[in-house]
Amino acid sequence: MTELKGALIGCGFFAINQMHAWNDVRGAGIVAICDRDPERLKIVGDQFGIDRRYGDAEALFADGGFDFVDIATTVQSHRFLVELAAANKVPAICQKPFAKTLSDAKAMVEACRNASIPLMVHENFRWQTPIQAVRKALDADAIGTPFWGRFSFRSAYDVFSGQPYLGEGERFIIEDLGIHTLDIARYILGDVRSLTARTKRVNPAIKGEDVATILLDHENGATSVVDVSYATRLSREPFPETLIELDGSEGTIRLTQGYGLEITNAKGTTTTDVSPKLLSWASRPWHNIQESVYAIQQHWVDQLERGAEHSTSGADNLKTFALVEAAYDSAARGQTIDVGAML
Ligand code: NAD
Ligand code: 89Y
Repeated sequence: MTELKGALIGCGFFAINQMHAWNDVRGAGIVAICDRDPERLKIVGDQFGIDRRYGDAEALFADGGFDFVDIATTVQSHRFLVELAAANKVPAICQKPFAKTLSDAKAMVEACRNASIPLMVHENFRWQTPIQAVRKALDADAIGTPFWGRFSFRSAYDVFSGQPYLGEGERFIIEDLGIHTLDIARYILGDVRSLTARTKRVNPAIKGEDVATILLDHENGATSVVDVSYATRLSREPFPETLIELDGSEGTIRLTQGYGLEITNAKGTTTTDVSPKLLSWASRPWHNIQESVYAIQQHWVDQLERGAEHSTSGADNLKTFALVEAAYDSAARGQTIDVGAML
């Protein structure tokens, strides 16, 4: 297979994982990088041996010579960069959060559709090994039809030292982390009809909310709770594990802290270790996320090769992004939000 050539824009904190993962992905490699910060450009260029370096995305596209672009900047630049990729007819991956608003996100999907280019959102949490194991158990009919779920991420891990901007925005945990948890809820229990949310800020040193509790009514009749917190001090820090509880007509699934998958049904209870691999460049506790970065980037290449839609395409991600906006709206107004009406 011909190796696809990629360009990466945004050489910050998280892009290091993406660059390592591109080294491992079969069928693609990064040939050019771009960052408006010369220091970041040098660090990443030197570390990964990339000679083609740009301080400006328009100059990068003007030179061309790549088959896709991987946008790893923070949200402020996503719309501009995705539309630039569309204008140049270059397939694009865009980091989460996809956009600042749902109307921006819709415009970005539309721009790529009009340009006939694939667009995938780097929504990697559903690609984590333990989440995939839950999906497989449901697909194998281990618990019949699920009617209730809980998707929980509670931690006191210091995310602000690596990502200081997370403490500075009006919005924090739903937009940054809850977006993943909401996506997992959709991936496991299906699309959402309506949503009710409550938020809180506990940490006085940050601007946005660091606790959210969200009740989801899924289209198939299931009910779930998504609860996320960065203000929860526990005896064993679970970062970055999403814990899952599912009750079904024929049994239950529990994804427990330490990556245990417990399935109970008429046959009894089985417990399996569904720990992520520690890739050669990964480090604990981030290895769960790091392995999913590799998995989603390999999926990007595999689907391009097949000419097939990506699991977290821009169009798919609109349905996750709508949940983020609905959650803020619900918390602000104290009302249940009709999610279908937003799409
Ligand atoms: P960062 O601030 O460390 O890095 C962003 C980089 O992009 C900076 O070096 C900045 O100079 C550069 N940049 C910004 N706008 C640019 C532009 N228009 N042109 C060129 N360069 C530009 O941020 P980060 O922590 O690496 O986060 C980046 C994105 O990754 C965020 O959207 C964040 O939410 C996401 N993220 C995702 C995960 C995940 O698991 N999917 C984990 C962490 C962060
Ligand atoms: O930015 C966030 C993400 O996407 O995963 C974890 C994180 O780095 C901090 O909440």
